Amino acid sequence: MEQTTLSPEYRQQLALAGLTPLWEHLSNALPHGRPAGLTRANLWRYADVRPLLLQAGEQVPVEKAERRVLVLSDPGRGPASMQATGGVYAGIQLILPGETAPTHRHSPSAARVVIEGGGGFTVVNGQVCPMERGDVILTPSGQWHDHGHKGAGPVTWLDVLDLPVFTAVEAAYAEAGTPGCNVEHTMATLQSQLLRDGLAVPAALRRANPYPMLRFPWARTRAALLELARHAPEGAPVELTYVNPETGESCLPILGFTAMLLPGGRPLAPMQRSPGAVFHVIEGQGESTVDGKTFSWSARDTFTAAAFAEITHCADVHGGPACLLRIDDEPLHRKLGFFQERQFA
Ligand code: GTQ
Repeated sequence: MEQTTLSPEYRQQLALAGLTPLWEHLSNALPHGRPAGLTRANLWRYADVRPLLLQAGEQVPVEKAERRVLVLSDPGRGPASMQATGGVYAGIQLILPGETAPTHRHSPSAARVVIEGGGGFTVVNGQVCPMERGDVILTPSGQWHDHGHKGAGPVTWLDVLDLPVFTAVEAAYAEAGTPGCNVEHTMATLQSQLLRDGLAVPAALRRANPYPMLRFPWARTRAALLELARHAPEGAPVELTYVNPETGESCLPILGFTAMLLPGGRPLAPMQRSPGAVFHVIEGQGESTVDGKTFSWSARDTFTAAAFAEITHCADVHGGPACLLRIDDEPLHRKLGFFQERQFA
């Protein structure tokens, strides 16, 4: 039911009592059939973002900015929106040679997907994670981190955070680092090295550290995608999910990361999924149609899709396979007991 004929006196009594009639809001709060999201699918071409980011490099000192980032602001949410989809914040960060983005920590978890440059690194609880193109590096909730750059030329990466969720539940905050806070937890470093090599882990740390792997090198993921593509049945999606190697669960509690390989010239219509998504192109070129809107993309571009979007992806027939990384809030949807997939095509 929409607006009802309530007497003005009664409305005023309700307002004074801090009450509102559900029947006037029910269909807005719980829309029929599918969520009425705000997210408007959008494409951010790196070629457009890069010069603007480099201007920020000239105009904004990193110490002042704390993080020199241009936020991918969902056009469906009006100006200066701090989110790309309902659950995901995304931004592109720049660090110049010799700079340090100062140590801090925050309640939301973050991950970086390296876009450009060499010599960048992120230090997470003292663990030094080199940043090479396509690498995914986690900075989980509450872990001290800073970024540095000992190479030449600009280093850029895509930041994703579960900030919108933390904001929604009034849990978003940060703390500045103090001298010596970002120090190595030797056991944790050892644990991640051992896991990377497929060996045993220190017994005392087994499953005690919810983030045993902080860096997922692209070179390895890429090789695994190519191998998987050789064995996958014709037309089946070639996808790798980034997990906690000790538990097989998603590598972060709210955000999910899936690397996908798209063979050239073969359109793929993945299931409609309940979480909205951010797609980042690591290699190749092609186009995707998201709820009727077609985006032509190439390496380093980023585009979004709303909840339950109808999507088709197709890598260019002559460009060889393309690799995309999908970042979404699937792990949260699963924890909510809600995650859904539907076949649309
Ligand atoms: O690098 O720690 O894009 O704290 C937004 C908030 C990046 C970071 C962002 C952050 C960071």
